[in-house]
Amino acid sequence: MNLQAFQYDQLSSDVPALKHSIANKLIYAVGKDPVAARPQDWMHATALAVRDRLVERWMRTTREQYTQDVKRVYYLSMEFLIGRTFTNALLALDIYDNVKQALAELDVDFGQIADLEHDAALGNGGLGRLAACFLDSMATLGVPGFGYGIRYDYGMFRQRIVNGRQVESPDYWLSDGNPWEFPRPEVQYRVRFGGRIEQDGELTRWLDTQDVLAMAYDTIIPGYATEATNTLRLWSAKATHEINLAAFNQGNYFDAVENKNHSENVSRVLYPDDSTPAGRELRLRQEYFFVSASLQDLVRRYLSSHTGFDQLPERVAIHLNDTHPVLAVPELMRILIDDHRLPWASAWALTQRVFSYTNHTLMHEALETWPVDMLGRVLPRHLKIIFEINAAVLAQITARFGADMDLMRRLSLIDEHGERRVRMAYLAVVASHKVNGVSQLHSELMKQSIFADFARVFPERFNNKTNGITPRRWLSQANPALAALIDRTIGFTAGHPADHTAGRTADPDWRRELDRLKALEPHASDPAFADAFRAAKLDNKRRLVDWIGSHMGLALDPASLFDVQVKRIHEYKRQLLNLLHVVTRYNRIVANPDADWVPRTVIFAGKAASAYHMAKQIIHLINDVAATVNADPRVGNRLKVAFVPNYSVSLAELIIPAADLSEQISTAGTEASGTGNMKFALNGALTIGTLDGANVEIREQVGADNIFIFGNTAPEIDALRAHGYNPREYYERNPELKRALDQIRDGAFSPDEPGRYQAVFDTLVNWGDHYLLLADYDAYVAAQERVDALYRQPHAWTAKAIANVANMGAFSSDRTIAEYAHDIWQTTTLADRSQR
Ligand code: 26Q
Repeated sequence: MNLQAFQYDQLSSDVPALKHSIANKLIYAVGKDPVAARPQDWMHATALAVRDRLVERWMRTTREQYTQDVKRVYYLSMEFLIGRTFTNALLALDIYDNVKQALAELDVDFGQIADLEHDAALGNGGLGRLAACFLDSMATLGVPGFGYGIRYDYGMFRQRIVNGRQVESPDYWLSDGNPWEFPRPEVQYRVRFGGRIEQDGELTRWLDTQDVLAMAYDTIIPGYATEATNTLRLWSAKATHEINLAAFNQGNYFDAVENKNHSENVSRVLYPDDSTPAGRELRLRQEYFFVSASLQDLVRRYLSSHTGFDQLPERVAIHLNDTHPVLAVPELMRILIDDHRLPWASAWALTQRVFSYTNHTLMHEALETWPVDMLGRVLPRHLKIIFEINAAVLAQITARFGADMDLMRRLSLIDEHGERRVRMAYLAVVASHKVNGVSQLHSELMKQSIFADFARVFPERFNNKTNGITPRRWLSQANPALAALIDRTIGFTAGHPADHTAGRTADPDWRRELDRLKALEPHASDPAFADAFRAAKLDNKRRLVDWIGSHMGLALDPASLFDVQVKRIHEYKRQLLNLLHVVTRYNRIVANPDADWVPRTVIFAGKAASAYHMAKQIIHLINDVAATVNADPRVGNRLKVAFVPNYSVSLAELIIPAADLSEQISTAGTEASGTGNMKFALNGALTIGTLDGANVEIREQVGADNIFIFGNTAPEIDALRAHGYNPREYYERNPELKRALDQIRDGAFSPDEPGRYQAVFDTLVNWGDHYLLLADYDAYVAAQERVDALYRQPHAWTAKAIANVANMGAFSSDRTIAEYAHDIWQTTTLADRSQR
């Protein structure tokens, strides 16, 4: 092809050029007369103008990756919790100010249109947001990566609070169109379900299947201050036959479209449960649907420039974000064996070199297993391959360790207790050359608990990759006030030209090298800097106060201590422990109103899985306590409680920068890592937390003096349980704790229905308190007193907050991704390539 004819526009991004582009898009792409354009139309036009500027880089990067035949990383995830794209794209392109200016000159309010963008909420929480941070870091580091996932029609449900209770409604995120995606109707794969298998000598045939088409939608993932961009490819289900013509011609219009609807349901909605996987067949079909399309796509891409599969492990790394995409393992085996006739052993050797797996939970009830019967019905060919893998692995282990039947039973991919089930995590472990946890503590516990036997058999596979967060979204974008102060203090040359040959900027700032924040440390003792730091925090608190005032009709005092716990509602995360402290504080204030109280605002947000009754009770109780406390004239401004509805990435960007205190209070040994903990500390909040997940490493980085650690450690929790933990003893022993629990039980916060929280009380006092809240209550309340004492000394508090920001370099997802690239994927970053 004559590429001469395809010169890029080299679109300028000065203000006049942007104005011209935006006006053009409004007229020719959106089809609106400027006199009739609504804010949505301006948003759409601006997004398209910005997108054009990403496309040029995207094509250059993609072409370069192709000609250099680089190793590609395929990150398979059921969830990508992206949030909004607009401001992120402006930042990546360094055109934020110019776009704002261009819009102003067109009489359009930047803030208003930016606020119109729907979040892409294609994830539940931590795991999905981690995938989004990783995409950002892969692009920024120039790791040639593809994200593969599902384009759900409906993402995470919207949450409203009605009379204190959570009410769910669908997330219509695509209702105004999505200007950031490119539909690819020419990229479609057939995904097969059901049917039967037939053996023909060596060859296995999979016949009489019911098929669904997977159609690709691509989103550009820009790197920050680099030419490099990557692609997120999401699959949407399409029926193989639009309508059943026979039925249609007989006038059965509804029957005619039913099959189509049934097929397309597979990408309809995100499962909103991140705790107890409901063993639903539609979920299994979703998992196979996106995995099959992704593997067909990446094998096709590989074969377009290679003959044979010898080079596959040098060109392809496939990463499994938890077990949700683990059917990719038997799917690759099926493609290699059935479609390309490779011998079983060669296929298995290639598979093991290609796959790697991250575990995100140790909690038994969250580990995925599927009934053998169901798998056999939905994916008969894959079930057979799983049995063959199991036999081969067990044979290999027998050869090495002798025939130990008990060990075999424990290591088997099939759980034979009761209804036979496939253990998806075990499949991931045996098929991967590397298996990692997401914090040091979690990776150690992983080897001691769920994978203990495998860690003895395959010790070299297990490793740690502590999570990280992208500083672009979680500091630069979410906290412009602090970002600007940091720029003024340790330097950032805005508008520096990207060096296209190396793909890096000449003068990388902290946004690309978060370790540079260390340079803030000497400024911690500079009063002018500390004042400015406090002023930035106050700005952010005012922003949040305005939002809560206008959206919830609740007046808050930005001078009070903002104590924040925002995350999914789970018993192990212990929102109830926080609430027990709130009730205790309330009681103390009422008993002694004239004491010198540090005014506090306790903020909660988070969603409960729709079927998780206790989590919904917790939300209700938080709202009931909030209503009681906020209306009590004896309390006044000494204590306010707010439950912010519909927690989302966008709300996180508003709430986290406004926090003084970050609540990370899970039972030690239960939170795999946490990433919210990192976001808060990076934004200058102090952490009150247990030695759980990445809190342990945050303490190491920021120093034990700059964090409020309390409570039982993981080994202490184990010991308490082993010695017959009895929560009632704690209840009887501590009168303040007893009083708070009795109030909850007796309806002090639910006078209209006094028995409403009997089950909450029983869970904690009579039914074993599985997450040991009562065992940590004393230490928690004492730690909260230390918090108050420090907050009375604003200078000491600020110095510690600055120390937190300065020492968060290790928690950039750029560091995490560089480790994955070197230790697991064996791929290069741009920096590696330009050194050669
Ligand atoms: C599984 C099967 C069926 C339906 C749903 C699911 C499902 C979906 C989502 C199971 C789990 C999840 C999400 C888990 C999750 O977000 N884990 C968090 O991962 C973070 C990133 O590593 C950690 O920081 C958190 O500690 C961990 O809780």
